[in-house]
Amino acid sequence: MRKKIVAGNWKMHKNAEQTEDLLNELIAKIPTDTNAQVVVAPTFVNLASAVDHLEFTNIDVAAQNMHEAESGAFTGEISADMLQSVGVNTVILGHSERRAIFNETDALIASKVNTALEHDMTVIFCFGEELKDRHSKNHFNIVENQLKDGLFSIEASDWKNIVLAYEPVWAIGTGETASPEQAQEMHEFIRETVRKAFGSDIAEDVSILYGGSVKPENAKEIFSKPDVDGGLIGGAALKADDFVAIVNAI
Ligand code: G2H
Repeated sequence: MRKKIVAGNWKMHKNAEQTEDLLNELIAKIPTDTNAQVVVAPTFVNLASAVDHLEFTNIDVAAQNMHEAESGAFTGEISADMLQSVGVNTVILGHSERRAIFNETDALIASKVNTALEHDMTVIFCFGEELKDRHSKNHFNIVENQLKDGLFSIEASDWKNIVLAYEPVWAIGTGETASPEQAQEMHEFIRETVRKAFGSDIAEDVSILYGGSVKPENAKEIFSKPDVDGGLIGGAALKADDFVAIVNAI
């Protein structure tokens, strides 16, 4: 059975004190017997304290990005080894904000994925079409290409470290959500694309999260779809009660 996952992408929110406050609330409110694997991704500067804080809890910590090189003259960047040295073994890669605002290409994201896998890290791989792609009915092509360019050079044995996060760009932070049917249609297509390239076992085992304006009000219906295995949550991950309600919707 593939894992159900609810991950909170905190983006550039929450200073040290606010991070601690939110983590304390999550520790108190997330049921210890939840069906979901719960992940939070605070900012780089708060990762080490988050790992310390969440020791002995059922909440994991992820980074929101990393550099593809092992080390070097890359001012302002963070390596896989640095993340692991503070106990972070999961990284979100390919988020649409990284692609659009920081010009990350499929090739660069593939290189980051390879580095993360060499470190035996788990990758939450984000991808999804823009509104213009959906209007031109090109969304399946775009999603297939992002998946192939970013991930399809990995080894079959690496898929155990991959979580897919389909995030239609037009639904991110806009309040607009893909309908549960639109999410299911794309998730099914994604799973079929993985199946064709890597076989049924891998396709059935990989968790595919939906991201884009997931809220307590819509989570249950989206998560009820057979190929939706959880969510990558932005805005609603910043308030404990909302995030916990989404976790409980699994
Ligand atoms: C998509 C999502 C989290 P939000 O970016 O990755 O953010 O839930 O605010 O749309």
